[in-house]
Amino acid sequence: MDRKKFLKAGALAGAATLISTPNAFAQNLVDNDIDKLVDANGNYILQPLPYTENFLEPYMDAETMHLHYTFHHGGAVKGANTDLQMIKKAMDDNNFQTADYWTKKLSYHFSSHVLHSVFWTNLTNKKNDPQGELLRRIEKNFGSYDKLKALIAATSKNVDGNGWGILAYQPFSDSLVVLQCENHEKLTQWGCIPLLVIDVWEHAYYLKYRNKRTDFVDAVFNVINWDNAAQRLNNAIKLVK
Ligand code: MN3
Repeated sequence: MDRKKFLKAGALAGAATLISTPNAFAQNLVDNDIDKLVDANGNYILQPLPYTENFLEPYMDAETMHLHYTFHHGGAVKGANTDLQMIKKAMDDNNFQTADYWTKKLSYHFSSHVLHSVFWTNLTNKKNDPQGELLRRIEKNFGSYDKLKALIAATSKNVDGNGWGILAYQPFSDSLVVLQCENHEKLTQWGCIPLLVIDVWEHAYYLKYRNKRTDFVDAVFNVINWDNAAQRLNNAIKLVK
């Protein structure tokens, strides 16, 4: 099967799986269109969580989920809209004195919006493992699934300050890469499309895990939705071809 036919078949199989599945999470992912981050006017919008706030208990507690989604992700969306308005104002006023400040803030806030949106859909209470094309590429680029897990875990646990561990598709090298992101926007490689992200900001774990970021990262591996990462990989490959 050539590449195009393979991708088409994969997309059709994926659609059929989502339509016929009794898995409410997968159905919600389609219905809520969670990766729709902007409205028709280009303003940023916060999609509903694809599950209830206690869905990932005991690994992620409902109170943390509530605060994290509502105020941290929600706050980033509000911030990004403010940044956008301020850049527009600078353009309208033809006064660019503070435009670089708002451009920088937009990079921070919008990157937060993107990563949080990916993060929620990367999680599920039904444990699964990588399969198909995702597994094939993991084995090609990292040796094995276990090696990849060890690399993402170490990368996430060791972020300096607040940030993320990220598995991404790098279209320029047609490969999977692991990134260690600081804040929301630093230490990326241009072009990378995030497939799986682990939030290691203190707000993601401090209520339940206190200072034990390592325990939190280990716990996250119980709730990773690799099917979602696989779906994202298929979309990413299609996007850049
Ligand atoms: Mn966060």
